[in-house]
Amino acid sequence: MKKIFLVAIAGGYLGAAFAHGEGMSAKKEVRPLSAREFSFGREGDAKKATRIVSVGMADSMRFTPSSLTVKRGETIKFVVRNNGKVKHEMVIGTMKDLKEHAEMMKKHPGMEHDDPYMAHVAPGRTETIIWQFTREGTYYYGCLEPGHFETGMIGKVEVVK
Ligand SMILES: [Cu+2]
Repeated sequence: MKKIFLVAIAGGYLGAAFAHGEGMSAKKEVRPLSAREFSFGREGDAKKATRIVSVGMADSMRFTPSSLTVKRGETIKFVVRNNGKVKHEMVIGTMKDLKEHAEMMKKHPGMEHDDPYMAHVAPGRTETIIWQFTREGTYYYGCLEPGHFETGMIGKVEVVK
């Protein structure tokens, strides 16, 4: 029931924002969408993605692109590719979230969690994050592998009206 409710809300919201006339498909999800709402948004429904953003990760500790602008309410499908030889990750959040998370990773290296706002990407691999940015503001994506964030492996998302 929860899932149906969420999809209905997201559909209505996007519909209002973009006058998007897509019908709802009854395709089965692998797992239900997380209902958790964060200041930087919530897990998006792949079927509602309005844009695909390819993000490259490099051992020079950079994301490409390193910034993007998103409309409030937009659901983005991030296709995240690791072009390097070491593991990288993309974690979306506020600057505060990312700093706290980076500190935690230093204390507990090797700790892995799996939340909808992050992707761990092995060298040469591609992962995806589907994310809906529900509030205006400035948010970030960082690689929290020890040392990477500190070296500048960070990108910025401006969510605008
Ligand atoms: Cu990295």
